[in-house]
Amino acid sequence: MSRPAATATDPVPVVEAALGAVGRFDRPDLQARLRHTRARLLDDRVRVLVVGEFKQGKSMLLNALVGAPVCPTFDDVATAVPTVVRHAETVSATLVRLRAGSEERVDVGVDLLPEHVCEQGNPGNRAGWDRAEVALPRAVLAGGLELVDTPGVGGLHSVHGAATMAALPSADAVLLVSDASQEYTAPELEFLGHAASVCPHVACVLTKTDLYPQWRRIAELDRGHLETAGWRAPIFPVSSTLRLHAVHSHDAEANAESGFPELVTYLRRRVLGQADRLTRRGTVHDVLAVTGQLVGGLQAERAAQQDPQVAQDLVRSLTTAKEHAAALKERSARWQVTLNDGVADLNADIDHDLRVRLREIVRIAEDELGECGDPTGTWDQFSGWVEQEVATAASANFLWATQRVRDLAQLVANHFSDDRDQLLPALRDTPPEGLRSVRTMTLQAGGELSLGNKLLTGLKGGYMGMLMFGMIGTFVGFASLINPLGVGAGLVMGGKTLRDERKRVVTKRQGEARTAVRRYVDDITFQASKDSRDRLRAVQRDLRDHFTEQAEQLKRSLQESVTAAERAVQASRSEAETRCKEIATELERLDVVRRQARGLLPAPTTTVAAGAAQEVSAR
Ligand SMILES: Nc1nc2c(ncn2[C@@H]2O[C@H](COP(=O)(O)OP(=O)(O)OP(=O)(O)O)[C@@H](O)[C@H]2O)c(=O)[nH]1
Ligand SMILES: [Mg+2]
Repeated sequence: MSRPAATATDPVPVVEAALGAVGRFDRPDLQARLRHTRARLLDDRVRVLVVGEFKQGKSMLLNALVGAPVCPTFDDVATAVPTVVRHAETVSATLVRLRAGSEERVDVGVDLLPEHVCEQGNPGNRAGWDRAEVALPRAVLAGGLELVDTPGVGGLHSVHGAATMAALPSADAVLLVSDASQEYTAPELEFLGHAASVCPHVACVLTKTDLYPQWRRIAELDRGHLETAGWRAPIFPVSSTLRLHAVHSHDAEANAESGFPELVTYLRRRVLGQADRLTRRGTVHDVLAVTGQLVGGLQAERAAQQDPQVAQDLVRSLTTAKEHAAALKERSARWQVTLNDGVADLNADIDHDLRVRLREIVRIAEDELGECGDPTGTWDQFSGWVEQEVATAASANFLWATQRVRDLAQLVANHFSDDRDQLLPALRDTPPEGLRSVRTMTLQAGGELSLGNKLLTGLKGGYMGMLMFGMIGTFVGFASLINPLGVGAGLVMGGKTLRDERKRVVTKRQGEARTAVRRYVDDITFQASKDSRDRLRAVQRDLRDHFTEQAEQLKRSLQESVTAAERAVQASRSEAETRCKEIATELERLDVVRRQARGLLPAPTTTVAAGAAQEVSAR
């Protein structure tokens, strides 16, 4: 990992050194834990979601950040598929489709990407790509920064917006892009609220400052909105056009004026910097925990070798500690009870939250249907609204569930150990497939009142009218009037029957529309509840495995210490002396590694002066 961090030491060699030191002991479990720490370090990515309403300049912002036209941007070109841009030595572009847990990857030329990721080439993402991945050699991306351009189609309060919302928990940072033409809209503020609840970093980018001279006033108004809501998100006014010009003409002054240096500094120091600090703290914790168990065993053994009198006491206290560690693995351990009860409560709460949200949508939809008359003409609009509201509700439920799951994990971790620096296993926060794809609501065919149908219905009523009045005429003896009266009555009846029939069909269609809404909502409720139960089960399993493994490691370390202390009692004087020397050497080795690990901790945080870095080129 080569992040620009507060301390220059790379954590990977430190973990390698720890692996070397631990390799001298017969402890494959502790080695596996350190190998896991190393794998996490090597695969560490910091994901920044670039989100915002339609046409605010998201794709262009990303291009300006990396100084290359990776995401297509024109007035009439809209992004349809999220594009992930990351660092690599060679340029490449790949399209990715997820199906039933497996990934289909297709390499394409970078110049052909617009055909697949834009509405124009791939309307409504008909091809079903989940994302495009672009890799390119850019300094700004080195250190694991991943920028994700998201579709703005239909705005934040849309089905696409809901999918972006569901992706928030997997992001390390969010850049909300809004142009300087106007202050924040209600959907933008609502989205910011969601982002602030689950993302460690949220920043606002005010684009097109070159186009809107009043951008300072808009920035002030936006700042007011943020203050009112109580969110401490910084605002970066930028001009992507100016930045791209500066990059191509190596114009430092234009670059400074574009506002990008402040944004780049923020991404590097705050976003990457904090991710780096957290990873370092976790690494230090892992190395110290693993080596600490070996040090504890060696020290106990040395004490027993030096003074056999203390050995019995030592064996007793180590045995008690070992029993405590073994008890941690039992289902009755307090952390296990908290975890199991917590998951059961969460299942019920999350399901209830989803049902309440969706019930409200059904209520509004049914009121609307009752008032709108025949729903056939407005079906597309109506079903679009229902789909959007349902998708937003399901995503909001997912975000809320994510927050609750994180709180529960912390609660369990606190039970297990007081050490707040310990790394929890990666909790599953990628949205399930149901939240990534748009499901459409369909109305069952039938009840269509076509022209042929109308004529037939009218004729039927007219014929009945003629027949009825014709018969009355016969009875009362107005034989000569029978025909004209019968015909007139037939026309009136025909019209009335047509009206009745129309009313009947409209009522029938309203009923069908209601059924369609309920069926759709039931379908989503079923799927979302199942997804959330599966996810909780997986989280429960991950957390249980994680802590059980740690308890097992601790138990084994204590068992080894007991055995070593018992062995020490039986050792001869010369054997004890030799063993003490060996122990001193091992302790010294472990101490070196432990000192190196402590050196990874960042220096006390320094205030980042905005605009300190004057990066001119994105290359
Ligand atoms: N003058 C000026 N125009 C900009 C700037 N940023 C974006 N634009 C223009 O705004 C339009 C929309 O930009 P995009 O980057 O495609 O916007 P988007 O948010 O990605 O759009 P969607 O993906 O369709 O939601 C394009 O015509 C850009 O040229 C800027 O900083 N200055
Ligand atoms: Mg775009």
